[in-house]
Amino acid sequence: MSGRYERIVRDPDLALALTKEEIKDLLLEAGKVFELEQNLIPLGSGRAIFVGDTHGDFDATKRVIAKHPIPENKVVFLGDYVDRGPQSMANINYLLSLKLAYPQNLFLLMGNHEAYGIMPFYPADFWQQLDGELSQLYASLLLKLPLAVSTSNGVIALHGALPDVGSVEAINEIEIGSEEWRQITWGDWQEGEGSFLGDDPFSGRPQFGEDYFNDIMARLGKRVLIRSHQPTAPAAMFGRRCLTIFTSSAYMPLRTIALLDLSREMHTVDDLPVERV
Ligand SMILES: [Mn+2]
Repeated sequence: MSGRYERIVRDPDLALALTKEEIKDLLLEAGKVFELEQNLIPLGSGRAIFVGDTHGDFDATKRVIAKHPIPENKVVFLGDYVDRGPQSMANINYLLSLKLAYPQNLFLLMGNHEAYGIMPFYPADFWQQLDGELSQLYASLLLKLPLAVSTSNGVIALHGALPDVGSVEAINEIEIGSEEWRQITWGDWQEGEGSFLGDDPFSGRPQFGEDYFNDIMARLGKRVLIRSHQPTAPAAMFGRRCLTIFTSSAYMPLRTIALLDLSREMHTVDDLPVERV
């Protein structure tokens, strides 16, 4: 690893002052690491910290890592690192530097904001302020991110909603841009019965109900879902088996993360302490 990235890990504010050449090098090096990962990241033992959308809230990311250092903890970010908040560039570049320093202990899942390159949306302040070259480099890098984390104690974690697949392993076969990919990166949950509830007419996001949740969780053999993406969702849904956390003050002041003891069986979200940062 280049000394430059170790320095950012020690002093995250250096991420505020990278030159374009340094950013291009960072993206190149990070791409090599993401190419070694499959869509599905298995987590075994120890303690894992789950972090919701940080959305340009560089301060939130710094606080999480200062409070729960790596590699003593495995840290999983659930996507949406850019847009909305004031410091998208520093946030994503700090996270990429952490990934280079701790490839086995820090995981960056894909959210819909990482996929601007294939499914653009508006507003997208981070993407729109990049020059053409950097926009293309970030777009191709961030489309390499993995899609989900699976733990040995009954948890699956991803950005939005569950993909309509037959098994956990089938997540590795999901193609970027497919309907199953869109379910993960764009999907919302709604309280109440029902399976697929249609796309929301305003946001375009696919909406899913409790019957879909129960059906897919049974197929995947999982008890608890940890996800983010939907800041207005109730923290616990569906028999307290669906936990929504959100870790950016770009939407609301409360920033939450979840702490997971990987050696303990998970039954509901009540087995997962949620902490403010
Ligand atoms: Mn999102």
